[in-house]
Amino acid sequence: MAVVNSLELAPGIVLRREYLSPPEQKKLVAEVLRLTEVAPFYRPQMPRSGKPFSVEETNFGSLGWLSEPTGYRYSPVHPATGAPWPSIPAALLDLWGATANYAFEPECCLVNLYRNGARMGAHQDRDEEAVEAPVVSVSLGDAALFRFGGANRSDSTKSVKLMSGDVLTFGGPARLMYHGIDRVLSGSSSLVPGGGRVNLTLRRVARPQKYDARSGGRPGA
Ligand code: MD3
Ligand code: FE
Repeated sequence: MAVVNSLELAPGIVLRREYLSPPEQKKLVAEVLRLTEVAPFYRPQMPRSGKPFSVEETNFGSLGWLSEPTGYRYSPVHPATGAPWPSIPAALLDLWGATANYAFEPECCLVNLYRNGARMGAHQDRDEEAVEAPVVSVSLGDAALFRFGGANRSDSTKSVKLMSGDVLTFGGPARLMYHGIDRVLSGSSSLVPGGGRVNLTLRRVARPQKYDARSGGRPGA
């Protein structure tokens, strides 16, 4: 078993530094980019204002997260092609199995692409019914400054630099915290062709049947 450099940043937030080795990162980026030939990146728009995101997105899995002028929603199909999203790559399902401490599979892998100057303002992820499930995030490519706070926008915040291959899990008290990406350190990695950062966020959307909070759904636990 490889040694894992794991750190609890705050209650419910675990950072696994370089969880993926450079060859694993390379393979994963190649697979993600291959899947974007079927499910191309698009530019989401803010609810109401319709202002375009600086980040481009796509999804894998049975449900994809969309931001549109009419609001946020989960959709089984790509907004531009109308096709179902590609399946979540096996390497990511394995990663979820090893890090999420949750018995059910993720339904959504949101893919965020940060090219020059893209950022993500502070927000909560609260469009999922299954708030008892953790969120698992994988960083690939350029390093980024990640900022996180508490359950209220006014709570004090901390920053951490996320590097390629890092895996973050958010569960329990951290699941509904405010967070965002202040900036990407352009040129800090050569992993992503054309430069930039790819972030993969794995989420359970629907509440599983017969979920038992005491065991995390694991039989015999
Ligand atoms: C904390 N993505 O897609 S990953 C997002 O790097 C998002 O692209 C950022 O925030 C990115 O919603 C941050 C870290 C992250 C992702 C999901 C979370 C932190 C989270 C959900 C709940 C709490
Ligand atoms: Fe988020």
